[in-house]
Amino acid sequence: MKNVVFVLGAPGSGKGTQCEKIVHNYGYVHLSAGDLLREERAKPNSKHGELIEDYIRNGKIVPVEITCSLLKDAMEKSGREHFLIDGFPRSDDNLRGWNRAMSNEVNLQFVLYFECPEDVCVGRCLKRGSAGSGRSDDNMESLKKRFKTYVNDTMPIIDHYQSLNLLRKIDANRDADEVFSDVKVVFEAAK
Ligand code: UP5
Ligand code: MG
Repeated sequence: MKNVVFVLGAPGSGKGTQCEKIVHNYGYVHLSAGDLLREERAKPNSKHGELIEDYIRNGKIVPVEITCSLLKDAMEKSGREHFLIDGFPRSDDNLRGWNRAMSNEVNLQFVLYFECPEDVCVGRCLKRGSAGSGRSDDNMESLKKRFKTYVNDTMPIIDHYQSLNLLRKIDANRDADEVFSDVKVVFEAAK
């Protein structure tokens, strides 16, 4: 049975940054749903390229069939057992779609949640945008929409995992190494 840790938190809360560190220390495979969607969008013959670009720029959540099949393919291709799934599930549609397709194949270990104030997160994304991230959603207009979606659609998923006692909440409004020292405590406890 494959093992999965979901990694959630607002746009710019540091999911990708912390996942890199976890991979380094704990040997998980890092799968960012957003990165997989951006890769799919970039393929010359992508069936869903235009749809994905529209959804990402507008901070909307891509239909789960697309995201879930990208995640499933990446898991299979890796040939590995332990996965960090970053930025997913971010809505009720995502959660239902994942459970339909994957709940018999994977064990959810826990959900890592990076808590960080909106103004800090927005500042980080704008800084990344002006440093040339090339992300079409690192601008104020898209960020407003990303946060609206986060509050309306993703927060209920976080609350859901809290109620199942699966949530591991981390204060992400600190230096990345300080954040990681708390992340380590969670992974050590899960060993
Ligand atoms: N940074 C990181 N940690 C820091 C720290 N502690 N102190 C100071 N700076 C810090 O970090 C963001 C920036 O902040 C970086 O420049 C970093 O150096 C700095 P990062 O680690 O990239 O944060 P992360 O939480 O990963 O931010 P990201 O922008 O990737 O979050 P989103 O959740 O918005 O992006 P994602 O790629 O997951 O999704 C993008 C879009 O794809 C969504 O809006 C949606 O349209 C679509 N999507 C779906 O439709 N379905 C999915 O399942 C997933 C995505
Ligand atoms: Mg990310």
